[in-house]
Amino acid sequence: MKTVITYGTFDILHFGHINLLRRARALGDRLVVGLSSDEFNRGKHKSSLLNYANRKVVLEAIRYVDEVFPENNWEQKISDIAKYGASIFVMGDDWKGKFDFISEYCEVVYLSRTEGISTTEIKQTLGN
Ligand code: C2G
Repeated sequence: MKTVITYGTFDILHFGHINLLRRARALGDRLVVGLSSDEFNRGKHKSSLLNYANRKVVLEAIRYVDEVFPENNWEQKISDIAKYGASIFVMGDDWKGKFDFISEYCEVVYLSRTEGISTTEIKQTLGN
């Protein structure tokens, strides 16, 4: 059983997120997702429109996602990898290089980001 792990805010879900989750899941037999808590998002200077409970329900409904757990801080990834027995850590390549330290614990894969869509752009469009 090869477990893949990834993290994110996943606010206002769009095909960029789905592209990431689908490809991450395809690398193993199950995908677990660390979903940024509302508190952690404030620390990332990202306010999500949808709160954690709402974003969690949406993420859990995706066929590529097997389990969702809270991401509360930057430091929990290594213990999460042990807790979930993850052998592949995946992030979009806007994070390329930022998580290379994790390669001591499991394989690190950066997948190409889907261009032309972002929650920020959607929020700006909504705001106009
Ligand atoms: N993503 C993508 N293409 C997009 C938008 C997002 O591939 N057009 C990917 C990102 O690269 C990330 C994932 O989808 O791997 C989730 O994106 P966000 O919800 O924006 O998450 P982020 O703010 O990058 O938080 O500890 C890591 C952080 O929690 C990641």
